[in-house]
Amino acid sequence: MIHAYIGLGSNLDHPEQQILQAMDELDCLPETWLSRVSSLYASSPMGPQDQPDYVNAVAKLETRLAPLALLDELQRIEKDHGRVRKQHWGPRTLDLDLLLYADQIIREPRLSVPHPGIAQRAFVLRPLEEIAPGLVVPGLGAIETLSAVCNDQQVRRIQ
Ligand code: A4P
Ligand code: MG
Repeated sequence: MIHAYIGLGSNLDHPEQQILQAMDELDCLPETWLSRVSSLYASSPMGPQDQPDYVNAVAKLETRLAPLALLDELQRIEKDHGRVRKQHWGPRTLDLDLLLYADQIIREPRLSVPHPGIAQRAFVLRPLEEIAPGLVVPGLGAIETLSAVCNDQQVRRIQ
């Protein structure tokens, strides 16, 4: 089994419900078990400001799916949640990012792991730190150090 971390985000159509339902769906993926989930966190949007605040969380999976097969499943779940891709960094019912896949570094056209931008985003680092204290992000360093650098970003734990 491989452990993988998934970043969940939503800012449309009852974001908290979108995230909680997506966690159940992750648990139902083939050859995959949901082993930990973070609290939910609220933050103002990174990128275009004319959109609602986001709810974010991180889930830890144990899986036998290969990285691209897992990405396919994440994109299918996004689609099932009515995700429409319009504006880059624009509002979305559900965003599922493959943050980490074991300790692998992957650079393929469809898939970059660790997820690009992970080190700049408190809304990813805070929930990741909650469920994986002491984690080392491949190529980037300790989660606590990365999270401290983003201290100026407001992220509020809501649940
Ligand atoms: N892709 C490559 N690597 C990965 C990976 N590790 N995980 C490719 C998932 N996808 C990966 O993604 C575009 C392409 O990235 C996919 O087709 C996949 O093959 P997308 O989700 O369709 O595009 P996007 O979401 O519009 O762009 P991007 O850069 O992924 O946006 P982000 O980074 O997801 O940011 N503010 C707050 N507070 N909280 C948020 O969650 N999210 C965004 C979107 C903007 N502002 C936010 C938040
Ligand atoms: Mg995305």
